[in-house]
Amino acid sequence: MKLYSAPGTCATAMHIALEWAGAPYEVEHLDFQGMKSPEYLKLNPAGVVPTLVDAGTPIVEGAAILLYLTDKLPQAGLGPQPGDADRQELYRWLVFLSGTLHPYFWPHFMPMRFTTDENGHDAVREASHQLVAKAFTIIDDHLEGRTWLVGEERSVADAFLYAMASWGYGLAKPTGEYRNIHALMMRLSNDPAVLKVHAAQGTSPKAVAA
Ligand SMILES: N[C@@H](CCC(=O)N[C@@H](CS)C(=O)NCC(=O)O)C(=O)O
Repeated sequence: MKLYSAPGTCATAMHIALEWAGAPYEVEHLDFQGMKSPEYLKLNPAGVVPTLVDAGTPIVEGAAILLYLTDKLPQAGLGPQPGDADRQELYRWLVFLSGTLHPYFWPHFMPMRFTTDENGHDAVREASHQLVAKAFTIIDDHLEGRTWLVGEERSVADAFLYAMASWGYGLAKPTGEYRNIHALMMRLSNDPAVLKVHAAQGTSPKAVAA
């Protein structure tokens, strides 16, 4: 399997999942131009990371890749399997992270895509921060009394949250102020697979002990 990724992006989650899975894989880190190259657009027409290529077949959309790996490698314990009681919770959180939290961050990173007013970027970013706070509150409330997002075990949903909640440490209301999310982030920041992914990316965990 080959993962196309970029340091610090949502594709960090798929990289962590591959490490947890323990199956052979390689990673190629793309820069912004590489994501828009004709060669890469044939694999992922959206020109974004992640893309996973398995036996020559490209799989796109982060949540789809995480489910694919969970099902392809059931012995790896990446999440509840079809038929397990918590499986629908895995669907719920992967879809929420991919379809709600992730888009809430886009105007923060790319305000120019959300307004044609060159002077309006700060306002767009502020709107993004309010939406991120709303989603973080939902997640933080869910995590009250829990260790992981889904059931009793660590899953790919936690890796997905790890990638996105890392982005929140620089916000005015930072990830560290969401007690339960921060605790999960601290837990994963000490995971050997997560540290290996950071080393491969040349990045370091954003969550630090208070
Ligand atoms: N819906 C896609 C979104 C992927 C996405 O937005 N990836 C970002 C990095 S976190 C990216 O590659 N952005 C480059 C761009 O938007 O041009 C997925 O979940 O895989």
